[in-house]
Amino acid sequence: VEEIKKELIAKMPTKVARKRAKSILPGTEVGEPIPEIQSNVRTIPGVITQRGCTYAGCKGVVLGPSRDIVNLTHGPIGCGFYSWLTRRNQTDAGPDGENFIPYAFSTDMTEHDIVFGGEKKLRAAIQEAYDNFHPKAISIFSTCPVGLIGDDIHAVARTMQEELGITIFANSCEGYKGVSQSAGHHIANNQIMKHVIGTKDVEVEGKFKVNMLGEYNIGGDAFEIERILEKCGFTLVATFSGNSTVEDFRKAHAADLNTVMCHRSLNYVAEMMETKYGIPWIKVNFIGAEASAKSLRRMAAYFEDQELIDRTEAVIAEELEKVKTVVDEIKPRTDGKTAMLFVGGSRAHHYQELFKELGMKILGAGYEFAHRDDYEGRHVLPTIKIDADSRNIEELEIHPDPERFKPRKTEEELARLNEKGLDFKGYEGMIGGMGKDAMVIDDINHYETEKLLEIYKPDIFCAGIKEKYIVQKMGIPLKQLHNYDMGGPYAGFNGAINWYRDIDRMVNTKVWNLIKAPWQTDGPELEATYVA
Ligand code: CFM
Ligand code: HCA
Repeated sequence: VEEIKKELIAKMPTKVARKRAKSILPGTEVGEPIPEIQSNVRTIPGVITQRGCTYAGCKGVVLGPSRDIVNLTHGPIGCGFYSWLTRRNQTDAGPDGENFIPYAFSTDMTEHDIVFGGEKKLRAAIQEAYDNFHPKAISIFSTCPVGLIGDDIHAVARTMQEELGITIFANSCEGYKGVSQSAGHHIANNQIMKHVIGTKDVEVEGKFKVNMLGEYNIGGDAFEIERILEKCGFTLVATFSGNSTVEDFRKAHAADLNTVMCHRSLNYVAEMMETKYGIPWIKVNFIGAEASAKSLRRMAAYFEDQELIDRTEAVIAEELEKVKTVVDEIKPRTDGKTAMLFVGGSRAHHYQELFKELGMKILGAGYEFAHRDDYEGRHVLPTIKIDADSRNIEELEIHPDPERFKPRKTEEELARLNEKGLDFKGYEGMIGGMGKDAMVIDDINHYETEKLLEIYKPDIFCAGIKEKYIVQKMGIPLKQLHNYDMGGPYAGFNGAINWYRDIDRMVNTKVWNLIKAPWQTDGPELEATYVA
C-alpha cells in the first residue's frame, strides 16, 4: 500500500502531494491501533472531487425525502432544477396522500433580485406555494448568491409562518457554507430539531417504539426495513427522513429507542434527542443480511421482552434461510472477486458487508465527506480539532425538555445492556478491520481514481454518476452506490438478495472488457505535440 501511495502522489505538485498524503493510508487488522486520517477538510482547488455542496446535503439529502414539506430553493433556477428528483428516494403517500417530492420549487432568482434583494420574491413564492398546495410545512433553502447578498430568509420564514399559520423554517445552507454536503446535513438537522421534533404530543400505540435515523429510502430501502420491523413487532414512529411525513417528525419524541443507520448524517441528532427527551440510541446497519440480523437482535435486546426476542429470532431464521439459498447459488461465481468503493459518508463502509457475504475482497475504500470518527470510530470525537470551516456550522445547545424529558432506562440498566453488547452511542470506523493490504482514501479525486484502476484492476468499482462512465470506459463495471442505478432495495434481507443477483451479473459479464473506446483502436482523433 505504501508503494502504491507513493505512485499515486508522485506526479502531484509538492504542496498538493503533502496534503493528499495525509488522506491516504492502509487499513488495519482487527484489534490493531487505528491511525489518524485527514478528513472533512477543504478539497484542493483545481482537483476534480466527488463531493457535492452544502446545499445538496441540506436540501437534497436530509429534507428532500420528506413528502409533505414543500422544499423551496431560494436561488437561481439551476440549483433547484439540478437537485430535482436526482436522488431516487421513494415515498409511499398512498392514493390520496400529499407528496411534493415530484415537484421542484424555486424562487428562480435572477440578476435583478441579486441587485435589489430577493426577500420580496421569496415571500411571494411562499404565498404561491401555500395558495396552490396548502402544505403543512414549508422549508426554505438558500443557495450561494443568497448568502452573498444577505437576504434574511429566517425573518421571511418567521413573518410568513405568523401570517399563514403553518410551520415555516429556513436553512442558511449556501453551497460554500461548509467543505461538503456534511455541513448541509448539520444545518438541516439543526432546523428540524429546533422547529419540528417534539412539537406534537400524542399517544403513539405500540409496545416497542423506535425511530430510524439516517435512512433515506433510496431505491426503496426504507420499505424493506419497515417490512422487517413490523414483522418483528416494532413500531416505527418516525424515519429521518425516508418515506417520512412532518407529522412523524413532530411526534418522534414518543419513541423509546433511536436507531441510527447513517451516523455521518445525523449522529448529533440522536445525541440531542437523548439530552432533550431521554431516548437512548444505538447504531444499526441494515446493509448486509448478517448485519441486519445483528441489528434486529440488539434492538430486541434493548426492550428486554422475551416475546419480542423470540419473534425477532423467528423472523431472522426465516429470512436468513431465503438469503442462504441465494448465497449458496451465487457465491461460487463471486468468491475471490475484488471490489473498490468510494462513496459518501457511510455506504463505503456498510456495503463492505454485502461484498463479504459474496466472498469478495475489498481492495480499497473511502468516503467523500466523512469525518475522522467515520474512519476511526466514535471514540475519537473528543480529539477532533474544530477548524474555521466546522465553526461555521451552528452547534445547538440542548437542555432537557422541562415537560418531555423522561429517561427510558436507568444508568444501571444502560450499563447492564451495554455489557450484553448493545453498545450505546458507539460505532466503529471503516479503517479497523479492513486489513493492511487495503487502501483507505478520503475525498478521492479523479486523477487518483484513474491511477487506482490502472494499478488494481478491480472486478467492480462503486461510486456515483460522475465516475460511472469514465470507469466503464476503462473496462471496469461501475455500480452506483448512491442511487443504485435502477436497482434496489439493497437493505434488509430481500435487499441483500437483490444485491447478490445484481453484483453476480456485473462481475461476471465480460462486456466491459470487450468494448474498446475509439481512441484505443483507431488512435486519437486529434494529435498534438507539446512544445515547452
Ligand atoms: Fe448518509 Fe446517505 Fe451516505 Fe449521506 Fe449522500 Fe446518499 Fe451517500 Mo449519496 S446520507 S452519508 S450525503 S448514507 S446522498 S443516502 S448515497 S453520498 S453514502
Ligand atoms: C449529493 C447526492 C448524491 C450524489 C450522487 C452521485 C446522491 O451528494 O448531492 O454523485 O452520483 O446520492 O444522489 O450523493
